[in-house]
Amino acid sequence: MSIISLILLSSFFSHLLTLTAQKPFVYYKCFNNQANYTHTSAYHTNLNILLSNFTSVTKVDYGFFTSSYGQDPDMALAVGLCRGDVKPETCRGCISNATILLPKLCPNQKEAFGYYDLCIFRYSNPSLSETDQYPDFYYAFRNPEMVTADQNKYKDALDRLMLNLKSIAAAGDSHRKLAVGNATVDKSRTVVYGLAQCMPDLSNEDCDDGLLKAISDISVCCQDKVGGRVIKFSCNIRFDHFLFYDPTAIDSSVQLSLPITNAVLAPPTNTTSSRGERKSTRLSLIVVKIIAPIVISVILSCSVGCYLLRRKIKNRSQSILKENFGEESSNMKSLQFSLATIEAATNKFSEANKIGKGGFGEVFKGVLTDGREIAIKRLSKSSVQGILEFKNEILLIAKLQHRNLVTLLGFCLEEQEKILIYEYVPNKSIDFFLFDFEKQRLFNWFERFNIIKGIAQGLSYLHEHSRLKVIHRDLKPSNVLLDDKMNPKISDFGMARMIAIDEDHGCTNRIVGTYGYIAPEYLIYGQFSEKSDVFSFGVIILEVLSGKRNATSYDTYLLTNVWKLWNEGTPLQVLDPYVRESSCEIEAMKCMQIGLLCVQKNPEYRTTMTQVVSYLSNLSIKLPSPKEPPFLIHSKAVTLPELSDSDQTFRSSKRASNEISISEFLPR
Ligand SMILES: *[C@@H]1O[C@H](CO)[C@@H](O)[C@H](O)[C@H]1NC(C)=O
Ligand SMILES: *[C@@H]1O[C@H](CO)[C@@H](O)[C@H](O)[C@H]1NC(C)=O
Ligand SMILES: *[C@@H]1O[C@H](CO)[C@@H](O)[C@H](O)[C@H]1NC(C)=O
Ligand SMILES: *[C@@H]1O[C@H](CO)[C@@H](O)[C@H](O)[C@H]1NC(C)=O
Ligand SMILES: *[C@@H]1O[C@H](CO)[C@@H](O)[C@H](O)[C@H]1NC(C)=O
Ligand SMILES: *[C@@H]1O[C@H](CO)[C@@H](O)[C@H](O)[C@H]1NC(C)=O
Ligand SMILES: CC(=O)N[C@H]1CO[C@H](CO)[C@@H](O)[C@@H]1O
Repeated sequence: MSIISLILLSSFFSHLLTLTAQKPFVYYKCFNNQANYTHTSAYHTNLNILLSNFTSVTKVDYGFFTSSYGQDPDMALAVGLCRGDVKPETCRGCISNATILLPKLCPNQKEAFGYYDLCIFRYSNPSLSETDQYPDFYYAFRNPEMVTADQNKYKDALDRLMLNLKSIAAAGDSHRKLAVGNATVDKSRTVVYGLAQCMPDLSNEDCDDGLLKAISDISVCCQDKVGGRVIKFSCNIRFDHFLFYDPTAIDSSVQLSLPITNAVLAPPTNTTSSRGERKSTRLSLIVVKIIAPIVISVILSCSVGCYLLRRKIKNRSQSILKENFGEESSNMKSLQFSLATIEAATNKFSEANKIGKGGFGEVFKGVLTDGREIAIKRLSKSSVQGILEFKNEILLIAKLQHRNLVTLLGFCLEEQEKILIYEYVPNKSIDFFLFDFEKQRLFNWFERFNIIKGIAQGLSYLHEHSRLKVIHRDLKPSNVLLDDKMNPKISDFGMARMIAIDEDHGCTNRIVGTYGYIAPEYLIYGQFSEKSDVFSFGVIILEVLSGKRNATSYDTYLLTNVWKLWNEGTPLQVLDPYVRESSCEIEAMKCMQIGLLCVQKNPEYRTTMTQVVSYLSNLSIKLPSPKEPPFLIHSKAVTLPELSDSDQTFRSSKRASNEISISEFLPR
């Protein structure tokens, strides 16, 4: 099923007219992943009762309906939300039409979702979906018309508008989380209109996160288009070049009007693009996208000039940031580094400062003038991701803070450079110790156990406890760094997401990962989930225990070997001699069993990271017996491309078969 479908442009007035005629859903979905119900089931009865008077049991004042009926395993829950400008009676009609139509369209499914222009409706069986109240799912539409005004100005105005609307909507109360507004794009009075809305029962933070994620999805669905919508259960956004909502029906306190962008951002555009040979509009577009931030950053960095000038400019730059990022501007400012600062810190990216090279670019060590050590990831220049999308990504990632994750300190965007700045973690990555015959001995059991626990906690945070669910997708020993006290810190989380956006807006058809650590379902079918990270984690545990690497090809010798010895009752032979010496066999055996539970072939059998953390914190918890790991080497189903460098991150172009994979950051 395709993620993005096109709909024809409908004007505000035509859609007021069509209200009187019954319409099919703009979009609907029957969820087939749960057991179907039959017409004699208790769920069916509960759902019928719930839906029969759904719109009459809730007051319609705020356009939000939620109620449930029945007892636990068969409970039916329904939620409806009208667009913020819809009048109460129309709202009731829209939802009540949905309650009639949806069960007809999805006669067997326990969970279904329907979307009309004016309302969203969903029902489900909460006891079955172990996931969140609002599971991951989104549907995007675009108005296929291309922007005819200056695309960059349109995009800038749109981003400013949406980020501001996000902040207003997220600040709403438990009755209403809504904002609408317009932004003037250019002097010819091109205007872009926007709307942002969350389910009012969402927390302010979840609303903010969900909308931020939806806004960054605009670049995936609707690049350079005049209009688009990203529709999720928990929140939705829409923008277009015509007035698609009725401003008279919306409280003025949640309406916004942004004037034309500060002229500082515009003029360099013309000079640059008129001089150069315009290879393609795409190229000039990139140039323009880069010029604006340079102007901002030059003003920001302000390395020359007297104090007065500095002060004057500073105020101005703050207002520019404010215009561009609304409420986020203060966050962005503290994260932004100038290229001059980075060049000074790395001795102009000197070879001597280079500490690594990966699939995404080069890594340098640097020292700031205040003495702080930093690691600088310089993304390769061929990257085509837009500046604003890149910034949105950084905002998402900067929100992730955990002692077992490398901290993102900031970024720099100047002169085609896209640079990420991280805290510097001194003791290299764990593969450096693990697979080096000499250094292995420095790694006693206590340290190894601490590393396993730390990785588990960091990963569990990414999967379950951060407000944004993040799947790492490229977990391997060289991505686990050690601080000065030998605590592990996971790096490169979130990179996968940035890279995915770089690619042809498809997102789902590329596999990022490293042979040996990739879960089989991801490698073969392109399906990924937290369970693919769990698999990679399991391989790491087994490597930490055995001190052996087997990731040089998709050879599963290590897994095969551990599995064989485990079943033969001689698992101690797996252990590295130094681990065996330090005589913590019980702990080591527990870890091995956890490792095997993580690398089981069927992702459903694999444990979750939260379970792993609890197993590791209480070794007297009884563990389930692991099932067989995958032995891909025997499978004829995959032909793998040649791989030159063992540690190389590769991307293959297998098509993913699950649509959910479009989104690695899942709002919670
Ligand atoms: C439920 O029924 C639909 C067809 O009505 C089918 O496509 C789907 O696979 C079924 N789901 C399950 C879990 O049996
Ligand atoms: C709605 O239906 C339920 C179940 O039959 C019933 O308990 C409730 O009183 C009904 N409410 C209204 C307003 O009819
Ligand atoms: C609901 O359906 C009726 C016809 O069954 C139609 O007259 C009405 O306009 C519809 N309401 C909305 C809001 O779509
Ligand atoms: C933009 O919104 C403001 C109110 O927020 C309104 O007064 C103004 O007319 C709108 N501009 C356009 C062009 O619709
Ligand atoms: C780890 O880093 C600290 C501080 O930089 C250093 O003293 C220590 O020797 C390092 N440990 C190893 C095993 O390299
Ligand atoms: C550890 O797990 C065992 C068995 O599940 C339980 O009896 C014990 O209370 C747990 N200990 C702690 C400290 O949670
Ligand atoms: C492909 C590869 O390098 N396989 C190795 C896995 O590990 C075992 C034992 O260390 C080696 O014998 C294999 O050659």
